Amino acid sequence: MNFVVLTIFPEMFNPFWEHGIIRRAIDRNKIRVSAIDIRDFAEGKHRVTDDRPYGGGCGMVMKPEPLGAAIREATQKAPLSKKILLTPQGRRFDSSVAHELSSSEGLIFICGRYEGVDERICLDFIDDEISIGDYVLTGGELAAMVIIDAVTRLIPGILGGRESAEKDSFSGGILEYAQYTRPRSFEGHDVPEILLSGDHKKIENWRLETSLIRTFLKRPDLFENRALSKQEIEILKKWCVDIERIIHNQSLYGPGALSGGQ
Ligand code: 4H4
Repeated sequence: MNFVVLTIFPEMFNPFWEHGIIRRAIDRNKIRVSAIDIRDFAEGKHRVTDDRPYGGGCGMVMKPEPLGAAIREATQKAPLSKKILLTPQGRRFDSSVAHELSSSEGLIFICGRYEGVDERICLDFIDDEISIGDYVLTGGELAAMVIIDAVTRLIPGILGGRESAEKDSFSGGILEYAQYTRPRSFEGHDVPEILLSGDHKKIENWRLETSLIRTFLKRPDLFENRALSKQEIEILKKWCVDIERIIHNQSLYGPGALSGGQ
């Protein structure tokens, strides 16, 4: 996959290209990356890329001519790539959008600055507008890095097999299970015994149950758009029975009944 970023700060991307998953993907020729400096397409000695907004108002707007010329240059380098404008007004980036973009031939990211870009760029030069969240950044560069990182890790062979990516939080529509590694005891907290049992079916069931409970506690909204399997419904029903029993015992015997602490 080919990633091209259009920015007035191309040097922001050098550290990003040189580390971690992105570096590994480049070294393995799984992705190609490049940054185009929009200033190279600006006229005049000072290579100005912004100007005051028509109609007045605060801030500056990115001029259409240098941006349009830079996008044309990028399109020539990567003709099959999708042109994405990073903006708070775009559709919200999430796991499903990451999976959608990971099947693209390539992505060209237009990193706006200031108050955004001239609207005529959006009309004629952009295929998609994406936002990484409902807040305003000083530039689209960080948003481009977020998307490149999330999309790259989904490319087959990057994480040592799709298994890792497919077990991510959100990939199954709910949060991932609790993760543990050595040592077995840390600060008085032990690794759950079941994870040391070697019983893969029990471990799988435990992981599903911790996924469900942390989703219920942290992100119950995720259940709204996700069909529950029979097994998941059985787990949730078991919790209901357990909760009902606690409430029943409390109503009859008061707190501590289960622990015999009368
Ligand atoms: C674009 C600021 C548009 C304001 C920008 C507007 C994000 C984001 C972002 C630099 C650019 C800002 N990019 N997700 N959130 N006039 N980019 O904030 O529409 O308010 O991706 S505007």
